[in-house]
Amino acid sequence: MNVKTIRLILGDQLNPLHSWFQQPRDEVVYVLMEVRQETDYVLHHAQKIIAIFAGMRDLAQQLTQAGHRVHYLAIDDPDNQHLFAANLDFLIAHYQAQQFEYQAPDEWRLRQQLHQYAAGLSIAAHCVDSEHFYTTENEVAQVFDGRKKWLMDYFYRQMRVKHNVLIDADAQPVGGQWNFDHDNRKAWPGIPWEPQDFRQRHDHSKLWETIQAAGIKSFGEPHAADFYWPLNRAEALLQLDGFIQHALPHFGAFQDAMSTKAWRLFHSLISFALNTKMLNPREVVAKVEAAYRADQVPLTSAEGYIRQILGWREYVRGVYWEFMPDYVEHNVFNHQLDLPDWFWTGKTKMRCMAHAIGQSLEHAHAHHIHRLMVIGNFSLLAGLNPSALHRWYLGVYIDAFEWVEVPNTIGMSQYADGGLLATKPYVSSAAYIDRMSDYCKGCHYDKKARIGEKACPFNALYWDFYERNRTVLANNPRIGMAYQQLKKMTPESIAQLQQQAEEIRSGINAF
Ligand code: FAD
Ligand code: DLZ
Ligand code: SF4
Repeated sequence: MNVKTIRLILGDQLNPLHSWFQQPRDEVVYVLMEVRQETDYVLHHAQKIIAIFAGMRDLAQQLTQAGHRVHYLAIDDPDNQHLFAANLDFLIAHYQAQQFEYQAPDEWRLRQQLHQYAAGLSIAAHCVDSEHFYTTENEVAQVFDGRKKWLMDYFYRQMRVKHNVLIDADAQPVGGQWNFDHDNRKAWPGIPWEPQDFRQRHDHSKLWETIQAAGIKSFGEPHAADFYWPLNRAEALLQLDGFIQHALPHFGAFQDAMSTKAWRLFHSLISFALNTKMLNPREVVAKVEAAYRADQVPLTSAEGYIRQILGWREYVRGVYWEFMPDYVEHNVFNHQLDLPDWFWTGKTKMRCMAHAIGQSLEHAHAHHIHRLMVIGNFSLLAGLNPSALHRWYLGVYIDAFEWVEVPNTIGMSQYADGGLLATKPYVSSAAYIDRMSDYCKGCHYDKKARIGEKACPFNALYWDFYERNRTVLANNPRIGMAYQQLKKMTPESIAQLQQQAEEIRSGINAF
Protein backbone atom coordinates (compact mmCIF):
# COMPACT_ATOMS: atom_id res chain seq x y z
CA MET A 1 0.00 0.00 0.00
CA ASN A 2 1.52 3.30 -1.06
CA VAL A 3 0.15 5.65 1.60
CA LYS A 4 2.08 8.86 1.89
CA THR A 5 3.68 8.56 5.34
CA ILE A 6 5.68 10.77 7.70
CA ARG A 7 7.93 8.82 10.06
CA LEU A 8 9.44 10.68 13.02
CA ILE A 9 12.90 9.72 14.33
CA LEU A 10 13.83 11.11 17.77
CA GLY A 11 17.30 12.09 18.93
CA ASP A 12 17.74 8.88 20.91
CA GLN A 13 16.49 6.63 18.09
CA LEU A 14 19.63 6.57 15.96
CA ASN A 15 19.47 2.90 14.95
CA PRO A 16 20.09 2.47 11.22
CA LEU A 17 19.17 -1.24 11.51
CA HIS A 18 15.54 -0.57 12.47
CA SER A 19 13.16 -2.53 10.24
CA TRP A 20 11.78 0.80 8.97
CA PHE A 21 14.93 1.22 6.91
CA GLN A 22 15.02 -2.21 5.19
CA GLN A 23 14.41 -0.63 1.82
CA PRO A 24 13.76 2.89 0.57
CA ARG A 25 10.15 3.70 -0.26
CA ASP A 26 9.23 6.75 -2.24
CA GLU A 27 6.06 7.45 -0.30
CA VAL A 28 7.83 7.54 3.09
CA VAL A 29 9.50 10.71 4.37
CA TYR A 30 11.68 10.38 7.48
CA VAL A 31 11.81 13.48 9.65
CA LEU A 32 14.36 14.47 12.28
CA MET A 33 14.16 17.77 14.16
CA GLU A 34 16.51 19.78 16.34
CA VAL A 35 13.98 21.46 18.59
CA ARG A 36 14.10 23.87 21.50
CA GLN A 37 11.46 21.87 23.36
CA GLU A 38 14.10 19.12 23.76
CA THR A 39 17.22 21.25 24.20
CA ASP A 40 15.53 23.40 26.85
CA TYR A 41 13.34 21.10 28.96
CA VAL A 42 16.31 20.68 31.27
CA LEU A 43 19.67 22.50 31.25
CA HIS A 44 21.96 20.17 29.28
CA HIS A 45 25.70 19.70 29.17
CA ALA A 46 27.09 21.29 25.99
CA GLN A 47 28.54 17.94 24.82
CA LYS A 48 25.15 16.27 25.11
CA ILE A 49 23.51 18.77 22.74
CA ILE A 50 26.40 18.55 20.28
CA ALA A 51 26.47 14.72 20.40
CA ILE A 52 22.71 14.34 19.84
CA PHE A 53 22.60 16.85 16.98
CA ALA A 54 25.74 15.38 15.36
CA GLY A 55 24.32 11.86 15.66
CA MET A 56 20.96 12.93 14.19
CA ARG A 57 22.69 14.70 11.30
CA ASP A 58 24.85 11.65 10.63
CA LEU A 59 21.85 9.28 10.57
CA ALA A 60 20.00 11.63 8.21
CA GLN A 61 23.01 11.52 5.89
CA GLN A 62 23.26 7.71 6.08
CA LEU A 63 19.57 7.35 5.26
CA THR A 64 19.77 9.80 2.35
CA GLN A 65 22.79 7.96 0.96
CA ALA A 66 20.85 4.69 1.19
CA GLY A 67 18.10 6.20 -0.98
CA HIS A 68 15.55 7.17 1.72
CA ARG A 69 13.70 10.49 1.64
CA VAL A 70 14.65 12.61 4.64
CA HIS A 71 13.42 15.99 5.83
CA TYR A 72 15.82 17.42 8.41
CA LEU A 73 14.79 20.45 10.44
CA ALA A 74 18.04 21.92 11.74
CA ILE A 75 18.13 24.25 14.74
CA ASP A 76 18.53 27.31 12.45
CA ASP A 77 16.02 26.24 9.76
CA PRO A 78 13.51 29.09 9.22
CA ASP A 79 10.68 26.50 8.94
CA ASN A 80 11.53 25.08 12.39
CA GLN A 81 8.91 25.98 15.01
CA HIS A 82 10.81 24.09 17.75
CA LEU A 83 7.89 21.97 18.93
CA PHE A 84 7.30 18.44 17.68
CA ALA A 85 3.57 19.06 17.26
CA ALA A 86 3.87 22.32 15.29
CA ASN A 87 6.62 20.90 13.06
CA LEU A 88 4.65 17.71 12.42
CA ASP A 89 1.56 19.73 11.50
CA PHE A 90 3.67 21.65 8.99
CA LEU A 91 5.31 18.52 7.51
CA ILE A 92 2.07 16.54 7.28
CA ALA A 93 0.49 19.43 5.36
CA HIS A 94 3.62 20.04 3.26
CA TYR A 95 3.81 16.41 2.08
CA GLN A 96 0.04 15.90 2.13
CA ALA A 97 0.71 12.83 4.26
CA GLN A 98 -2.11 10.39 4.98
CA GLN A 99 -0.27 8.55 7.72
CA PHE A 100 1.98 9.40 10.68
CA GLU A 101 4.28 6.86 12.34
CA TYR A 102 6.68 7.12 15.26
CA GLN A 103 8.82 4.77 17.34
CA ALA A 104 7.69 4.56 20.98
CA PRO A 105 9.57 7.29 22.89
CA ASP A 106 11.48 6.00 25.91
CA GLU A 107 10.53 8.98 28.03
CA TRP A 108 7.12 9.21 29.71
CA ARG A 109 6.84 12.95 28.99
CA LEU A 110 7.40 12.61 25.27
CA ARG A 111 5.37 9.45 24.96
CA GLN A 112 2.33 11.21 26.46
CA GLN A 113 2.87 14.12 24.15
CA LEU A 114 3.15 12.08 20.95
CA HIS A 115 0.29 9.75 21.89
CA GLN A 116 -1.93 12.77 22.44
CA TYR A 117 -0.77 14.35 19.21
CA ALA A 118 -1.42 11.13 17.27
CA ALA A 119 -4.86 10.70 18.84
CA GLY A 120 -5.84 14.20 17.71
CA LEU A 121 -4.86 13.70 14.07
CA SER A 122 -7.41 13.27 11.32
CA ILE A 123 -5.04 10.91 9.44
CA ALA A 124 -3.99 7.40 10.50
CA ALA A 125 -1.27 7.25 13.16
CA HIS A 126 0.80 4.31 14.45
CA CYS A 127 3.33 3.90 17.20
CA VAL A 128 5.88 1.13 16.49
CA ASP A 129 8.45 -0.60 18.65
CA SER A 130 11.95 0.90 18.75
CA GLU A 131 13.30 -2.70 18.44
CA HIS A 132 16.00 -2.04 21.00
CA PHE A 133 15.42 -3.59 24.43
CA TYR A 134 15.44 -7.22 25.56
CA THR A 135 12.25 -6.70 27.54
CA THR A 136 8.86 -5.18 26.95
CA GLU A 137 8.05 -2.27 29.25
CA ASN A 138 5.90 -4.29 31.62
CA GLU A 139 7.98 -7.47 31.58
CA VAL A 140 9.85 -6.62 34.80
CA ALA A 141 6.51 -5.95 36.54
CA GLN A 142 5.26 -9.31 35.21
CA VAL A 143 8.31 -11.12 36.61
CA PHE A 144 7.47 -9.72 40.05
CA ASP A 145 3.73 -10.14 39.79
CA GLY A 146 2.44 -11.42 43.16
CA ARG A 147 5.85 -11.06 44.85
CA LYS A 148 6.32 -8.71 47.79
CA LYS A 149 9.73 -7.33 46.87
CA TRP A 150 11.39 -6.48 43.55
CA LEU A 151 15.01 -7.63 43.42
CA MET A 152 17.31 -7.04 40.47
CA ASP A 153 19.22 -10.25 41.08
CA TYR A 154 16.12 -12.41 40.73
CA PHE A 155 15.16 -10.65 37.49
CA TYR A 156 18.72 -10.98 36.16
CA ARG A 157 18.72 -14.76 36.66
CA GLN A 158 15.44 -15.04 34.76
CA MET A 159 16.93 -13.02 31.90
CA ARG A 160 20.09 -15.15 31.80
CA VAL A 161 17.95 -18.27 31.38
CA LYS A 162 15.39 -16.75 29.04
CA HIS A 163 18.04 -15.36 26.67
CA ASN A 164 20.51 -18.20 27.19
CA VAL A 165 23.34 -15.91 28.23
CA LEU A 166 26.34 -17.43 30.07
CA ILE A 167 24.38 -20.64 30.54
CA ASP A 168 26.00 -24.08 30.30
CA ALA A 169 24.79 -27.07 28.33
CA ASP A 170 23.27 -28.42 31.58
CA ALA A 171 21.18 -25.23 31.95
CA GLN A 172 23.33 -23.97 34.87
CA PRO A 173 25.17 -20.61 35.03
CA VAL A 174 28.69 -20.93 33.64
CA GLY A 175 31.26 -21.18 36.39
CA GLY A 176 28.60 -22.49 38.77
CA GLN A 177 27.60 -19.02 40.04
CA TRP A 178 25.28 -16.27 38.86
CA ASN A 179 27.37 -13.46 40.25
CA PHE A 180 31.13 -13.03 40.78
CA ASP A 181 31.11 -9.74 42.63
CA HIS A 182 33.10 -11.03 45.56
CA ASP A 183 36.12 -11.30 43.20
CA ASN A 184 35.59 -7.75 41.96
CA ARG A 185 35.52 -4.35 43.65
CA LYS A 186 39.25 -3.84 44.15
CA ALA A 187 41.02 -0.51 44.50
CA TRP A 188 43.30 0.32 41.55
CA PRO A 189 47.02 0.16 42.44
CA GLY A 190 48.06 2.18 39.36
CA ILE A 191 48.74 -0.85 37.15
CA PRO A 192 47.70 -1.97 34.63
CA TRP A 193 47.41 1.52 33.17
CA GLU A 194 44.04 2.44 31.65
CA PRO A 195 43.98 1.55 27.93
CA GLN A 196 43.83 4.20 25.21
CA ASP A 197 40.53 5.93 24.53
CA PHE A 198 38.96 4.05 21.61
CA ARG A 199 36.54 6.81 20.68
CA GLN A 200 37.09 8.68 17.39
CA ARG A 201 37.94 12.39 17.46
CA HIS A 202 35.70 14.94 15.70
CA ASP A 203 35.77 18.66 15.08
CA HIS A 204 32.23 19.95 15.72
CA SER A 205 33.22 23.65 15.97
CA LYS A 206 30.78 24.72 13.23
CA LEU A 207 27.88 22.85 14.82
CA TRP A 208 28.72 24.37 18.21
CA GLU A 209 28.71 27.86 16.67
CA THR A 210 25.23 27.17 15.27
CA ILE A 211 24.01 25.92 18.65
CA GLN A 212 25.35 29.02 20.37
CA ALA A 213 23.98 31.36 17.71
CA ALA A 214 20.54 29.83 18.30
CA GLY A 215 20.84 30.97 21.94
CA ILE A 216 20.60 27.48 23.50
CA LYS A 217 21.77 27.56 27.12
CA SER A 218 24.06 24.80 28.37
CA PHE A 219 26.77 24.07 30.92
CA GLY A 220 30.00 22.06 31.02
CA GLU A 221 32.93 22.06 28.61
CA PRO A 222 31.88 21.73 24.93
CA HIS A 223 35.29 20.55 23.63
CA ALA A 224 33.72 21.05 20.21
CA ALA A 225 37.00 21.00 18.29
CA ASP A 226 38.21 17.96 20.15
CA PHE A 227 35.07 15.90 20.49
CA TYR A 228 35.08 12.21 21.37
CA TRP A 229 31.52 10.87 21.52
CA PRO A 230 30.59 8.49 18.64
CA LEU A 231 28.63 9.82 15.69
CA ASN A 232 27.20 6.57 14.47
CA ARG A 233 27.05 2.80 14.73
CA ALA A 234 30.32 2.17 12.88
CA GLU A 235 32.24 4.32 15.36
CA ALA A 236 30.42 2.85 18.32
CA LEU A 237 31.33 -0.68 17.17
CA LEU A 238 35.01 0.25 16.92
CA GLN A 239 34.80 1.68 20.44
CA LEU A 240 33.12 -1.47 21.74
CA ASP A 241 35.69 -3.78 20.13
CA GLY A 242 38.57 -1.73 21.58
CA PHE A 243 36.95 -1.92 25.01
CA ILE A 244 36.42 -5.70 24.85
CA GLN A 245 39.98 -6.35 23.76
CA HIS A 246 41.85 -3.96 26.02
CA ALA A 247 39.73 -2.90 29.01
CA LEU A 248 37.18 -5.63 29.68
CA PRO A 249 39.78 -8.10 31.03
CA HIS A 250 40.25 -5.68 33.96
CA PHE A 251 36.70 -4.33 34.17
CA GLY A 252 35.53 -6.73 36.87
CA ALA A 253 38.41 -6.23 39.26
CA PHE A 254 38.42 -2.42 39.06
CA GLN A 255 34.80 -1.52 38.28
CA ASP A 256 34.37 0.30 41.59
CA ALA A 257 37.82 1.90 41.71
CA MET A 258 38.38 5.65 41.36
CA SER A 259 41.57 7.61 40.75
CA THR A 260 42.75 11.17 40.20
CA LYS A 261 45.14 9.78 37.59
CA ALA A 262 42.71 7.99 35.27
CA TRP A 263 39.10 9.04 34.77
CA ARG A 264 37.96 6.22 32.46
CA LEU A 265 39.86 3.34 34.06
CA PHE A 266 38.37 0.14 32.57
CA HIS A 267 34.85 1.34 31.80
CA SER A 268 33.39 1.07 28.31
CA LEU A 269 31.87 4.57 27.88
CA ILE A 270 29.33 2.82 25.69
CA SER A 271 26.18 4.13 27.40
CA PHE A 272 25.70 7.04 24.99
CA ALA A 273 25.84 4.73 21.95
CA LEU A 274 23.55 2.22 23.67
CA ASN A 275 20.98 4.75 24.86
CA THR A 276 20.79 6.46 21.48
CA LYS A 277 20.36 2.95 20.01
CA MET A 278 23.41 3.13 17.75
CA LEU A 279 24.22 -0.22 19.37
CA ASN A 280 21.83 -2.95 20.47
CA PRO A 281 22.24 -4.50 23.94
CA ARG A 282 22.02 -8.01 22.42
CA GLU A 283 25.05 -7.47 20.22
CA VAL A 284 27.05 -6.01 23.11
CA VAL A 285 26.19 -8.96 25.36
CA ALA A 286 26.88 -11.47 22.55
CA LYS A 287 30.31 -9.97 21.85
CA VAL A 288 31.24 -10.02 25.53
CA GLU A 289 30.10 -13.61 25.97
CA ALA A 290 32.01 -14.63 22.81
CA ALA A 291 35.18 -13.00 24.20
CA TYR A 292 34.77 -15.01 27.41
CA ARG A 293 34.14 -18.27 25.54
CA ALA A 294 37.25 -17.60 23.43
CA ASP A 295 39.28 -17.25 26.65
CA GLN A 296 39.99 -13.59 25.95
CA VAL A 297 38.42 -12.24 29.13
CA PRO A 298 37.88 -13.72 32.60
CA LEU A 299 34.39 -14.80 33.61
CA THR A 300 34.39 -12.31 36.51
CA SER A 301 34.66 -9.43 34.04
CA ALA A 302 32.30 -10.84 31.43
CA GLU A 303 29.59 -11.70 33.97
CA GLY A 304 29.99 -8.38 35.82
CA TYR A 305 29.65 -6.43 32.58
CA ILE A 306 26.75 -8.46 31.19
CA ARG A 307 24.88 -8.04 34.50
CA GLN A 308 24.93 -4.25 34.03
CA ILE A 309 23.33 -4.50 30.61
CA LEU A 310 21.08 -7.57 30.71
CA GLY A 311 20.31 -6.98 34.40
CA TRP A 312 20.42 -3.40 35.66
CA ARG A 313 19.67 -1.60 32.41
CA GLU A 314 16.52 -3.57 31.64
CA TYR A 315 15.49 -3.68 35.30
CA VAL A 316 15.56 0.09 35.86
CA ARG A 317 13.55 0.57 32.69
CA GLY A 318 10.88 -1.76 34.07
CA VAL A 319 10.83 0.24 37.32
CA TYR A 320 10.46 3.47 35.35
CA TRP A 321 7.47 2.30 33.31
CA GLU A 322 5.74 0.66 36.26
CA PHE A 323 5.99 3.63 38.62
CA MET A 324 5.93 6.74 36.42
CA PRO A 325 4.76 9.47 36.45
CA ASP A 326 4.70 9.59 40.28
CA TYR A 327 8.14 8.06 40.71
CA VAL A 328 9.97 11.27 39.96
CA GLU A 329 8.19 13.06 42.85
CA HIS A 330 9.32 10.67 45.62
CA ASN A 331 11.12 12.28 48.55
CA VAL A 332 10.82 9.89 51.51
CA PHE A 333 13.26 11.84 53.71
CA ASN A 334 11.70 15.19 52.77
CA HIS A 335 15.09 16.54 51.65
CA GLN A 336 14.79 20.16 50.55
CA LEU A 337 18.31 21.63 50.33
CA ASP A 338 19.22 23.29 47.01
CA LEU A 339 22.24 22.07 45.07
CA PRO A 340 25.41 23.88 46.19
CA ASP A 341 26.81 26.36 43.64
CA TRP A 342 29.87 24.16 43.15
CA PHE A 343 27.76 21.51 41.40
CA TRP A 344 28.06 23.86 38.39
CA THR A 345 31.78 24.60 38.76
CA GLY A 346 33.41 21.66 40.56
CA LYS A 347 35.05 24.17 42.92
CA THR A 348 34.78 22.51 46.32
CA LYS A 349 37.48 21.72 48.88
CA MET A 350 36.26 18.11 49.05
CA ARG A 351 38.75 16.44 46.72
CA CYS A 352 36.49 13.51 45.88
CA MET A 353 33.59 15.79 44.93
CA ALA A 354 35.87 18.19 43.03
CA HIS A 355 37.12 15.28 40.92
CA ALA A 356 33.78 13.56 40.37
CA ILE A 357 31.92 16.78 39.51
CA GLY A 358 34.94 18.20 37.67
CA GLN A 359 35.16 15.24 35.32
CA SER A 360 31.41 15.29 34.80
CA LEU A 361 31.67 18.91 33.65
CA GLU A 362 34.77 18.18 31.60
CA HIS A 363 33.67 14.95 29.89
CA ALA A 364 29.86 14.77 30.39
CA HIS A 365 30.62 11.41 31.99
CA ALA A 366 31.58 9.86 35.30
CA HIS A 367 31.45 6.19 36.07
CA HIS A 368 28.95 4.44 38.28
CA ILE A 369 30.81 4.79 41.58
CA HIS A 370 31.42 8.51 41.09
CA ARG A 371 27.69 8.92 40.44
CA LEU A 372 26.59 6.64 43.29
CA MET A 373 29.18 6.68 46.07
CA VAL A 374 30.64 10.17 45.70
CA ILE A 375 28.14 12.66 44.24
CA GLY A 376 24.97 10.70 45.12
CA ASN A 377 26.30 9.70 48.53
CA PHE A 378 27.13 13.29 49.49
CA SER A 379 23.78 14.53 48.16
CA LEU A 380 21.80 12.02 50.20
CA LEU A 381 23.83 12.58 53.38
CA ALA A 382 23.56 16.36 53.04
CA GLY A 383 19.83 16.24 52.27
CA LEU A 384 19.82 17.78 48.78
CA ASN A 385 16.44 17.89 47.12
CA PRO A 386 16.12 14.70 45.00
CA SER A 387 14.12 16.39 42.29
CA ALA A 388 16.72 19.16 41.81
CA LEU A 389 19.44 16.51 41.85
CA HIS A 390 17.55 14.47 39.24
CA ARG A 391 17.50 17.49 36.92
CA TRP A 392 21.26 17.93 37.38
CA TYR A 393 21.98 14.26 36.57
CA LEU A 394 19.59 14.37 33.60
CA GLY A 395 21.39 17.40 32.22
CA VAL A 396 25.03 16.65 32.92
CA TYR A 397 25.57 13.11 31.65
CA ILE A 398 25.91 12.28 27.99
CA ASP A 399 23.92 9.07 28.51
CA ALA A 400 21.12 10.59 30.60
CA PHE A 401 17.61 9.89 29.39
CA GLU A 402 14.84 9.87 31.94
CA TRP A 403 13.95 6.14 31.72
CA VAL A 404 17.40 5.18 32.99
CA GLU A 405 18.43 8.30 34.91
CA VAL A 406 15.34 8.63 37.13
CA PRO A 407 15.36 5.14 38.70
CA ASN A 408 19.12 5.40 39.24
CA THR A 409 18.95 8.85 40.84
CA ILE A 410 15.64 8.85 42.69
CA GLY A 411 15.73 5.14 43.56
CA MET A 412 19.19 3.66 43.70
CA SER A 413 21.15 6.74 44.68
CA GLN A 414 18.77 8.84 46.81
CA TYR A 415 16.53 6.09 48.27
CA ALA A 416 13.80 8.71 47.81
CA ASP A 417 11.34 5.92 46.88
CA GLY A 418 11.71 4.44 50.38
CA GLY A 419 13.49 1.29 49.20
CA LEU A 420 11.57 0.20 46.14
CA LEU A 421 14.70 -0.10 44.01
CA ALA A 422 17.54 -0.39 46.52
CA THR A 423 17.41 -2.59 49.60
CA LYS A 424 19.25 0.02 51.68
CA PRO A 425 20.60 3.54 51.12
CA TYR A 426 23.97 3.66 49.37
CA VAL A 427 25.76 5.87 51.89
CA SER A 428 29.21 5.79 53.41
CA SER A 429 31.59 7.87 55.47
CA ALA A 430 35.07 8.78 54.20
CA ALA A 431 36.30 5.23 54.88
CA TYR A 432 34.73 3.74 51.73
CA ILE A 433 35.92 6.57 49.47
CA ASP A 434 39.41 6.26 50.91
CA ARG A 435 39.44 2.50 50.34
CA MET A 436 38.39 2.77 46.69
CA SER A 437 40.37 5.86 45.58
CA ASP A 438 43.37 8.14 46.06
CA TYR A 439 41.15 11.15 46.79
CA CYS A 440 41.59 11.46 50.55
CA LYS A 441 45.36 11.73 50.37
CA GLY A 442 45.92 15.41 49.63
CA CYS A 443 42.39 16.48 50.49
CA HIS A 444 41.86 19.69 52.46
CA TYR A 445 39.80 17.62 54.92
CA ASP A 446 40.90 14.92 57.33
CA LYS A 447 39.29 11.60 56.42
CA LYS A 448 39.51 10.32 60.01
CA ALA A 449 38.10 13.37 61.83
CA ARG A 450 34.40 13.71 62.55
CA ILE A 451 34.33 17.05 64.34
CA GLY A 452 36.12 20.34 63.69
CA GLU A 453 36.96 22.63 60.82
CA LYS A 454 39.15 20.07 59.07
CA ALA A 455 36.85 17.09 59.59
CA CYS A 456 35.73 15.31 56.42
CA PRO A 457 32.10 16.41 55.87
CA PHE A 458 31.05 12.87 54.90
CA ASN A 459 31.72 11.65 58.46
CA ALA A 460 29.41 13.86 60.53
CA LEU A 461 26.79 13.84 57.76
CA TYR A 462 26.85 10.02 57.74
CA TRP A 463 25.98 9.62 61.42
CA ASP A 464 23.55 12.50 61.33
CA PHE A 465 21.77 10.87 58.36
CA TYR A 466 21.12 7.68 60.29
CA GLU A 467 20.21 9.52 63.47
CA ARG A 468 17.66 11.85 61.88
CA ASN A 469 16.11 9.13 59.70
CA ARG A 470 15.53 6.53 62.40
CA THR A 471 11.82 6.24 61.71
CA VAL A 472 12.36 5.29 58.07
CA LEU A 473 15.50 3.19 58.47
CA ALA A 474 15.92 1.68 61.94
CA ASN A 475 13.80 -1.39 61.20
CA ASN A 476 15.70 -2.25 58.04
CA PRO A 477 17.63 -5.45 58.90
CA ARG A 478 20.34 -4.56 56.35
CA ILE A 479 21.41 -1.49 58.31
CA GLY A 480 21.38 -2.79 61.85
CA MET A 481 25.14 -2.24 62.19
CA ALA A 482 24.89 1.53 61.89
CA TYR A 483 22.25 1.69 64.63
CA GLN A 484 24.26 -0.62 66.87
CA GLN A 485 27.23 1.73 66.52
CA LEU A 486 25.06 4.76 67.26
CA LYS A 487 23.86 2.98 70.39
CA LYS A 488 27.46 2.86 71.63
CA MET A 489 27.90 6.65 71.24
CA THR A 490 27.11 9.05 74.07
CA PRO A 491 24.21 11.48 73.60
CA GLU A 492 26.79 14.32 73.74
CA SER A 493 28.86 12.94 70.89
CA ILE A 494 25.73 12.37 68.80
CA ALA A 495 24.63 15.96 69.49
CA GLN A 496 28.08 17.19 68.46
CA LEU A 497 27.88 15.25 65.19
CA GLN A 498 24.44 16.67 64.54
CA GLN A 499 25.64 20.19 65.15
CA GLN A 500 28.60 19.66 62.83
CA ALA A 501 26.21 18.29 60.16
CA GLU A 502 23.94 21.32 60.58
CA GLU A 503 26.89 23.67 60.12
CA ILE A 504 27.84 21.85 56.91
CA ARG A 505 24.30 22.11 55.58
CA SER A 506 23.86 25.76 56.43
CA GLY A 507 27.20 26.79 54.91
CA ILE A 508 27.35 24.20 52.16
CA ASN A 509 28.59 26.59 49.45
CA ALA A 510 31.81 27.15 51.41
CA PHE A 511 32.78 23.46 51.69
P1 FAD B 1 30.17 0.64 32.16
O1 FAD B 1 30.64 0.71 33.55
O2 FAD B 1 31.17 0.27 31.12
O3 FAD B 1 28.91 -0.36 32.14
C1 FAD B 1 28.40 -0.90 30.93
C2 FAD B 1 26.97 -0.55 30.67
O4 FAD B 1 26.11 -1.10 31.65
C3 FAD B 1 26.64 0.92 30.65
O5 FAD B 1 26.99 1.51 29.42
C4 FAD B 1 25.14 0.92 30.90
O6 FAD B 1 24.45 0.77 29.69
C5 FAD B 1 24.93 -0.32 31.75
N1 FAD B 1 24.74 0.05 33.16
C6 FAD B 1 25.63 0.00 34.17
N2 FAD B 1 25.06 0.33 35.34
C7 FAD B 1 23.78 0.64 35.06
C8 FAD B 1 22.69 1.08 35.85
N3 FAD B 1 22.80 1.28 37.17
N4 FAD B 1 21.53 1.32 35.22
C9 FAD B 1 21.38 1.14 33.89
N5 FAD B 1 22.39 0.72 33.10
C10 FAD B 1 23.56 0.47 33.68
N6 FAD B 1 23.23 5.19 33.15
C11 FAD B 1 22.75 5.66 31.99
O7 FAD B 1 22.88 5.01 30.95
N7 FAD B 1 22.08 6.85 31.94
C12 FAD B 1 21.90 7.62 33.05
O8 FAD B 1 21.29 8.67 32.97
C13 FAD B 1 22.41 7.14 34.28
N8 FAD B 1 22.26 7.87 35.42
C14 FAD B 1 22.76 7.39 36.59
C15 FAD B 1 22.56 8.15 37.75
C16 FAD B 1 23.01 7.68 38.97
C17 FAD B 1 22.75 8.46 40.21
C18 FAD B 1 23.70 6.45 39.02
C19 FAD B 1 24.19 5.92 40.32
C20 FAD B 1 23.92 5.70 37.88
C21 FAD B 1 23.45 6.15 36.65
N9 FAD B 1 23.63 5.41 35.46
C22 FAD B 1 23.10 5.89 34.29
C23 FAD B 1 24.27 4.09 35.49
C24 FAD B 1 25.79 4.08 35.21
O9 FAD B 1 26.44 4.96 36.06
C25 FAD B 1 26.11 4.39 33.75
O10 FAD B 1 25.37 3.54 32.91
C26 FAD B 1 27.59 4.18 33.43
O11 FAD B 1 28.39 4.94 34.27
C27 FAD B 1 27.85 4.51 31.98
O12 FAD B 1 29.22 4.45 31.68
P2 FAD B 1 29.86 3.23 30.88
O13 FAD B 1 29.18 3.07 29.57
O14 FAD B 1 31.33 3.43 30.87
O15 FAD B 1 29.45 2.02 31.80
C1 DLZ C 1 18.27 15.17 24.51
C2 DLZ C 1 17.79 15.72 23.20
C3 DLZ C 1 18.15 17.00 22.81
C4 DLZ C 1 19.09 17.84 23.60
N1 DLZ C 1 17.70 17.52 21.66
C5 DLZ C 1 16.87 16.80 20.87
C6 DLZ C 1 16.33 17.32 19.65
O1 DLZ C 1 16.57 18.45 19.29
N2 DLZ C 1 15.53 16.53 18.92
C7 DLZ C 1 15.21 15.27 19.28
O2 DLZ C 1 14.46 14.59 18.54
N3 DLZ C 1 15.67 14.76 20.43
C8 DLZ C 1 16.51 15.47 21.23
N4 DLZ C 1 16.97 14.97 22.40
C9 DLZ C 1 16.57 13.61 22.76
C10 DLZ C 1 15.14 13.58 23.25
O3 DLZ C 1 15.02 14.38 24.41
C11 DLZ C 1 14.81 12.11 23.49
O4 DLZ C 1 14.44 11.56 22.30
C12 DLZ C 1 13.76 11.94 24.53
O5 DLZ C 1 14.38 12.23 25.74
C13 DLZ C 1 13.10 10.56 24.52
O6 DLZ C 1 13.83 9.62 25.23
FE1 SF4 D 1 36.25 13.24 50.16
FE2 SF4 D 1 36.41 13.33 52.82
FE3 SF4 D 1 38.20 11.94 51.43
FE4 SF4 D 1 38.20 14.60 51.33
S1 SF4 D 1 38.61 13.33 53.11
S2 SF4 D 1 38.41 13.21 49.61
S3 SF4 D 1 36.03 15.07 51.44
S4 SF4 D 1 36.02 11.51 51.56
